Amino acid sequence: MQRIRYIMIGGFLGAGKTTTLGQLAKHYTDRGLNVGIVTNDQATDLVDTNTLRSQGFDVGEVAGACFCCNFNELMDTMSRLSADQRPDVILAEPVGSCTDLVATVIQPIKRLFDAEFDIAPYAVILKPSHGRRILKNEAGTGFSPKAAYILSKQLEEADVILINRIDELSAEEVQELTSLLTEHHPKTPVLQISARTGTGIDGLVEFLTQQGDFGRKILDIDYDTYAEGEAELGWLNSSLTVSSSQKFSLDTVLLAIVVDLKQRLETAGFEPAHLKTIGLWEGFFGVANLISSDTPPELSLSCGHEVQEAEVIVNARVACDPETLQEYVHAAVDAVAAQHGLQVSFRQTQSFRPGRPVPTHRFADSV
Ligand SMILES: Nc1nc2c(ncn2[C@@H]2O[C@H](COP(=O)(O)OP(=O)(O)OP(=O)(O)O)[C@@H](O)[C@H]2O)c(=O)[nH]1
Ligand SMILES: [Mg+2]
Repeated sequence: MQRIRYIMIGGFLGAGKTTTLGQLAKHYTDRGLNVGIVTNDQATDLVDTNTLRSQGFDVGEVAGACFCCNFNELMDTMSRLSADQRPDVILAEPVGSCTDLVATVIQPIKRLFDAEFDIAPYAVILKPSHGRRILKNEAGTGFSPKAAYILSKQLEEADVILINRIDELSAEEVQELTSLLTEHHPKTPVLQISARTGTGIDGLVEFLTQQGDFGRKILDIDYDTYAEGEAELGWLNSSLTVSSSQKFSLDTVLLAIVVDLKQRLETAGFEPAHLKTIGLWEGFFGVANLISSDTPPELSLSCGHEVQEAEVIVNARVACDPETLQEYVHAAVDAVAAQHGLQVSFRQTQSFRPGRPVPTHRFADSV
């Protein structure tokens, strides 16, 4: 039996991993391949799982720990995807604050599951906003040097780096980012993509079809710095129901929550890594996001419906303590509800700092 192609796309929080996975899934599905997707988060209630499922894809999730720290759950989730209809390709999205994934995920699959999986080159996405500031070592990146260390290490283990969001960048900005990457990672190929418009996705697919010396860049990494950098991010996943006696625009409400939250974080001086809200109503859905303090909040997917009730999930990753983050999220939701005359019922909120990564496996040399 042919092995399943395992394609993992990494990159910092909000870089565009889910959007890229959606593009790749569509590309392979359109060509008649069976595609399975695995999402990952430190908690339950994932916006990404809902976003990709709403697009019609077969999505399994590893929730509650990252792939590296719950490797067995990654393998179990992939085998469950195989149960009904064996995928030809599995697309996997690791947590955006994780690194050292070659040593802790790719190498273990290569060594322990070589008969079942065939590993594609490992692509890592660069988010221009935070990426540029961190690569230039500018003061005021919004993140501490330890959090910036994670982004740098993610790029270091990539077989190919993808500059995303080129639909928003001038030719000079793309050139500047390409030069910065070449300076820091001279041996790593760089591709330019727009996960939003699909520009460059064919080139990415071509790169990913290669066989060869990939998934072998084992990092020299300090786990204390990595753990401290990750723990500086407040993490929150919240699920709630909003309802009203009158119809309301779900898109407007989703965006208003992100706009309100951005304002609160800005006033307090806390840098967002990624805020996302998804609203679901009878098979329709909308998504709003914010990926940095200097990027405007946006409705990335419009639901386009007036509704009387919707399920909403908020995921926030911000450089602040989780208690404050939870307070701000609740305050933002309550303020928007009051403005629009909505009732809100919070079902579940998890907010915490990610714990120290303790990988299930770590291979210090590569095959
Ligand atoms: N303009 C533009 N926006 C993009 C592009 N790719 C992604 N985005 C937007 O950037 C935001 C984050 O994208 P995601 O795909 O959710 O990013 P991610 O890396 O999966 O984020 P996390 O899972 O939270 O780490 C969303 O609002 C996307 O619509 C792009 O090429 N151009
Ligand atoms: Mg994602």
